[in-house]
Amino acid sequence: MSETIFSKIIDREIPADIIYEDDLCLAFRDINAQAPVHFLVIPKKPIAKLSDADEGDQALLGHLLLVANKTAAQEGLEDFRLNVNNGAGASQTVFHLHVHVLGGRPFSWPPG
Ligand code: DGP
Repeated sequence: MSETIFSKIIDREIPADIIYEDDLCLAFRDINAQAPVHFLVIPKKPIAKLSDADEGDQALLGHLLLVANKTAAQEGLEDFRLNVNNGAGASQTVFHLHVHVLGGRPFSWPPG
């Protein structure tokens, strides 16, 4: 996978407001927040998009959700929304897998 802005954040080549880190993943605030709280949980492993993950990534994908949960609680969120854009047609713009975590306002359904 080619280098992305997110791999540069992992490598500390560009700054980000990092709110959680462990051996497998990183969570940092989205630069273009769509809610009062909006952060991204990304694996350190360079997976371009969710559909590129395979069986070997099962534990890692579960870990991302648990970190989203834990970090949302850390941010004081009780209700929150997770979003994964998979592919350009689904509005993915950065091709390093990421889970959006949004909270702090009401969310309607269906999404746009
Ligand atoms: P997506 O459309 O799902 O690929 O979302 C990519 C998100 O990444 C978008 O909401 C804006 C955010 N983003 C892009 N560049 C940067 C950056 O340099 N720093 C941070 N913190 N977020 C970024």
